[in-house]
Amino acid sequence: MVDLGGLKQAVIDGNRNKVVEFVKAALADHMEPQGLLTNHMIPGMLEVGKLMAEGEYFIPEVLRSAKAMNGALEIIEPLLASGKRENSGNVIIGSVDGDIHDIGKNLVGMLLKGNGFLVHDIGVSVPVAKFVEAAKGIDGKIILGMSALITPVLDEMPKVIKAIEEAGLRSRVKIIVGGAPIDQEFADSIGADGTAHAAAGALTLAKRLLT
Ligand code: B1M
Repeated sequence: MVDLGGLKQAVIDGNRNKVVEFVKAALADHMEPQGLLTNHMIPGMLEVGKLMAEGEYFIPEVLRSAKAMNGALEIIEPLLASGKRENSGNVIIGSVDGDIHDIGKNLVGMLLKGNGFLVHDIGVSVPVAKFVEAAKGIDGKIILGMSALITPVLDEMPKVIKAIEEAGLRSRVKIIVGGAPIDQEFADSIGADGTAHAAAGALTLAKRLLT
């Protein structure tokens, strides 16, 4: 069994080569990708956030860790995406206008894809109108997922919901919101159909909302 004791620290150090090496070795040893993320890599990113908040880390250090994380996700994605084949439904996902964080959004998208959803990732810093256009472009019942990591952009979420209502799409568009600053109370207050703290919860919610 591969010793993953150093994986979290390699994420904190932003050592992409080391992170990728750990992940490749763990996968070769038939370890579950989800466990690598939940038990080692995400706790590493949370520590990076703590160091950032304490003024120990600045943007270059945080970016280095994000690149290390993304390097590993490139390897993990095909495995997460190779799950269920039947179509579970359409999901549009994006980070709201003003927010360029995408690691969490990408993870949610990967897990949904791996469970048969057709995921339309419309990127980061997505303006209200682009969410609406994307929803108009897909027929039938769909899920629209918005991600936000920084509090100043949270107001974008009710704006998107209002625009979806005004476009007459709300009855067939289920809206889920997520990201570190979001809780159930906030989701309820803006009239979203649900929220989840992590990718696995987003999957459960998406399944529930589309069936
Ligand atoms: Co930023 N950043 N950052 N950052 N960054 C945070 C979010 C922060 C908490 C750090 C801190 O101060 N402690 C803080 C926000 C404070 C606040 O407003 N509450 C912050 C700040 C302030 C900023 C800048 C403003 C810094 C500056 O410029 N002075 C700036 C903003 C840029 C912008 O968006 N306009 C900025 C920039 C950056 C980088 C570019 C350097 C980089 C992003 C790189 C990238 O994403 N490609 C970055 C990073 C990496 C972070 C931290 C350290 C890590 C985020 C992350 O990737 N986590 C973060 C600290 C933290 O979160 N504690 C921080 C790992 C990821 C797997 O988790 O994204 O939470 P997360 O996703 C989870 C869940 O939230 C959930 O599931 C995911 C998987 O389990 N989830 C959903 C997410 N989306 C979902 C959607 C759903 C459902 C669930 O349904 C649709």
